Amino acid sequence: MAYEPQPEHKFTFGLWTVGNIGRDPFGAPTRDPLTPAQQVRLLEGSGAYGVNFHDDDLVPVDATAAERDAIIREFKQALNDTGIVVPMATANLFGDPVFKDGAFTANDPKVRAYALQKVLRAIDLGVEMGASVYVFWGGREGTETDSSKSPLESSQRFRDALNFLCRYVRDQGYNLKFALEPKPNEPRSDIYLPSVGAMLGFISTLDDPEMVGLNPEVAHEHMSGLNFTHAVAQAWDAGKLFHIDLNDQLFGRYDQDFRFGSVMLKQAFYLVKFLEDVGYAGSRHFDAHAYRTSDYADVKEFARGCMRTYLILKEKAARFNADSEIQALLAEVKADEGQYAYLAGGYSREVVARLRGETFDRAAMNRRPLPYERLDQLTIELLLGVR
Ligand code: GLT
Ligand code: MN
Ligand code: MN
Repeated sequence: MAYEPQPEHKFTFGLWTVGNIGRDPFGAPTRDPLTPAQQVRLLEGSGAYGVNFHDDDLVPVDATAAERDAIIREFKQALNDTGIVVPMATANLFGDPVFKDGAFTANDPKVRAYALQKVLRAIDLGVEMGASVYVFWGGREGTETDSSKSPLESSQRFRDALNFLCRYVRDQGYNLKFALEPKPNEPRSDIYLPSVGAMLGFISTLDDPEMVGLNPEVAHEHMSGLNFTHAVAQAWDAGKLFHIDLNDQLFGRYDQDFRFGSVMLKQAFYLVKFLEDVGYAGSRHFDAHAYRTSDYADVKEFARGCMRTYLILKEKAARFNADSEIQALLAEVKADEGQYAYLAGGYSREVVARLRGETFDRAAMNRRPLPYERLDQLTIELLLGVR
């Protein structure tokens, strides 16, 4: 059947996404909680490839050793029965009141030490379950008032923590990479390192930048009104697209985490096209949740919808690439007679001398057509299914 998700498509969901109980800042949960094993089974037969989790999603922080073992046994059984795998893990460093001032950037050194210890354990747990990517989303790493912390000191604290943890992973011989996930605000008024570009700059200051990349999320760049595909391209260009959080979000709002492709379809199209064109091979992780109005039957529809929309857009991207009119237009606007090929070799004094000698007819240059209206309308018609 067309658009039928398969494990080879690498679609994954967080336990916290399909298991989301529909709580919001103004209202109590609308769905009963499921166990981790039930969350896995909810995806059974959906074509999903994997599930990801926070330490506390799987094992409650106060669980006894016996409780932990029972939960893990049941979870592994569900993975075995369904063929679903665990490609990514992370730690919850935001929910517990102890992290109200941040984890790695908290002012209290005891909180920073506890955060490190919690992450060491979460890394061990993730690796035990088979994860090869470990995500850091620092939801509480920020401020309401900049009287409270120096941004420079916070950067240093965050850097120290990541350097420590990179060494730990190397020392253990784990096959694990770190992926940092930026977000501009919420739950803090301002979260440090708010965008993909900021994170990329920060990574280059780490002791072991090779081990650390990005986990960009659609909603988080959209909250700032940024072009997500451009951000993803920058991460890809830097060799840093280690993971991706797919969902949807109107610009400038709270973190909506909507079903992938549900509101900004055109942006979702360019994103899928980019990922498919470059051959991104990692997880397509849906970090989204169903409407608070949904029951679990509708949560299944939500999960299926995320994957189907991705596959439909993937087909649209292939059509775009095969559409002779669109491709002819692109060829026309990019046409190059090779007159300036000498610039491709980069800088030299000879090239400078030659370039200085060129004359440019700016009026003629401006007359060269750029029929982007036509190109965009063709794209729209393709997306609307009439070509
Ligand atoms: C939280 C957040 C997400 C992060 C998750 C990983 S948890 O739901 O809103 O964007 O990816 O910690
Ligand atoms: Mn989000
Ligand atoms: Mn996310």
